[in-house]
Amino acid sequence: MSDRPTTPLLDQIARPADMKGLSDAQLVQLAHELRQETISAVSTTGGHLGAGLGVIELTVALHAVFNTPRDKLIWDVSHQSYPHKILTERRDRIRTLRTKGGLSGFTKRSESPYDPFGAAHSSTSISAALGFSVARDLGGVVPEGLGEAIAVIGDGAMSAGMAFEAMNNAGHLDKRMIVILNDNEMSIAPPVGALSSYLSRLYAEEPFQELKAVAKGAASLLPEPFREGAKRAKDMLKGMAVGGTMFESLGFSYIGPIDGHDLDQLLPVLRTVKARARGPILIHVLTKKGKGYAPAETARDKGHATAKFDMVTGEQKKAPSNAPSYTGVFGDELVKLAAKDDKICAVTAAMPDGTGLSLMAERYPSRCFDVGIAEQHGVTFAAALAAGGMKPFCAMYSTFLQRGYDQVVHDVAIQRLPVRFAIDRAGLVGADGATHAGSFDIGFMSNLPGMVVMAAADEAELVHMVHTAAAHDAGPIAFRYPRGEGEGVEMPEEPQLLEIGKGRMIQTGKRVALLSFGTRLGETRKAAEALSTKGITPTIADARFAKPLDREMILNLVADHEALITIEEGAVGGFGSHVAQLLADEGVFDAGFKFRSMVLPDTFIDQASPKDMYETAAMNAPQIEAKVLEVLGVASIGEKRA
Ligand SMILES: Cc1ncc(C[n+]2csc(CCOP(=O)(O)OP(=O)(O)O)c2C)c(N)n1
Repeated sequence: MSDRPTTPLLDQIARPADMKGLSDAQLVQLAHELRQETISAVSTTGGHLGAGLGVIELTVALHAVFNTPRDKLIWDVSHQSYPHKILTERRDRIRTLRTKGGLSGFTKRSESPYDPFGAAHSSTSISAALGFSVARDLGGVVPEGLGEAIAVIGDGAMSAGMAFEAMNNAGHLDKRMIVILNDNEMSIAPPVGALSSYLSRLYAEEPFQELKAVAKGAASLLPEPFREGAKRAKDMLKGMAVGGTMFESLGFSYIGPIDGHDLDQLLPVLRTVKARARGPILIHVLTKKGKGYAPAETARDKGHATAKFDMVTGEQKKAPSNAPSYTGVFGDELVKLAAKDDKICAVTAAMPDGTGLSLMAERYPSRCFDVGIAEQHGVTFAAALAAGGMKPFCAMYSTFLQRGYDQVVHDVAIQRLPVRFAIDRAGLVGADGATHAGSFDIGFMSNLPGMVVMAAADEAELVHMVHTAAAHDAGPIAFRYPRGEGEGVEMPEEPQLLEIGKGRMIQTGKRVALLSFGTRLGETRKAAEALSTKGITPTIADARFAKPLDREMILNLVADHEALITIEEGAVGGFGSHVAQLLADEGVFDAGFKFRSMVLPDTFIDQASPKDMYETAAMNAPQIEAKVLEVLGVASIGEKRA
């Protein structure tokens, strides 16, 4: 195809083994072609662009020097792994990235032996590399063998507690392993915090200059093949000789910082490390997010995540939106509340844009906290803000809140602190796939004593819930809402304060009641319309609350109908399970009442469009309709047609 770049050298490389005969000059050429191919592929798929472009040279150097898949190369988050995928037998499918049946946008063990450890949530790579190195030394057996263990971790991901827990352990175990700190001075947003300033100082102050003499002497000890890169190796040894970096205090040898776009630096340093390293070693590499593609380099987020785009202009091809996004509605309402109440504050874990808090950060910077990729800390920090008389909103994606769960239980719920959890990306999220699905929060929040759990059925409901949460000082409260745009409903002029634990009736019908929790309400309405053509008019109710349940409304629905069906965008153990528990406790089933609960299936659903994923989950309107027909004992649509 004409928009494909010309890549004569890359065309000869199906796997890293094919790179072994290439000269250093050819590797430079290969990196150039790999960059063009990555840009071209992402222009057709959308996805993570900037991070991959920042590690092109690093990817080439690592695969040239090490022997994957025997050597375990572990990409942190792994949103930067597209170039790695191109070099590891997946180039032919690279334009299927993030689509149904295509390549995952992250590393995935089931996808390739070159992906020894899957990721998508950050800061797991050092733990994983340490595990592989210990398994190797204990004689673990895997089909590809166990060689080096190499983690590549960004400066953003390095700010998380897990990375430090792993380094602490690695320094103690003193196993040979390599951590490459890919420092591009960016997270999704500019990185925050003391670590970020520390890393900047490491290279800004050039602290190693005075040890040049030591390095000079040491370089001559290098074995012959590495002489060629002696100058770079000298720099490395300078770092090793100096001591005094935080990483060394943790038991790592520290090398760097080196230019991560210069193969003349990367190759000799990696070769020397491979030849000589003992114990854990950290190589500090400086890169530029979005490197080599001007529209990414100059974008506010350095091309972190992009829609499909025009390769020449960089212009993104986004479908026009008809309704405001849930995220935007939350952000706007929060700012309105913050204007009126100076106790309102907000916490995000490195996602000010993604969670809609950018506006709050701009208007009320002293009350909006980006804590870095540190969900655990963020939750406990919010708990203490609440204990200190503030009204914190802890805005996190459902999937990332998982990481702060003990803190939700131990610091928030047990102490009954009024933290307001704004849970974004609830339910299935699309192209990011199973790792990012917000499947479990209804379950893991609703089972906590004293936690109030709401789900917005549409953007107007979300407005009410943000205000209800702000006014709720009695204990913790959570509200969830999905990714993407709302239903296009009319927005309320005045927000309502919802009565805690009360649902609302949508339509009154006969025989069967559909009780929706969250945005499946739209599909439920569609199903009801289809059913009405078959002479069935279901009752529809919006539960609003999974905790506390609206006992009265639910028991009335039971009393007035033959059957009740719950539907929610979450895994088993959530809203429907609580309703089932209520009905069991009330003895409703003793009399043979018909109850069904539609939840996400007990599988991890791979990436596709959200609609498609809900189809796989059997939770779209036709499946709701089929469920009604089944529970009422009416022949299913399929059988009727047959
Ligand atoms: C636990 C967790 N929280 C939040 C995210 C969302 N997230 C994805 S990439 C990213 C930034 C990572 O920054 P960095 O490690 O510096 O890598 P870069 O993108 O700059 O290459 C964030 C916050 C995540 N993947 N995992």
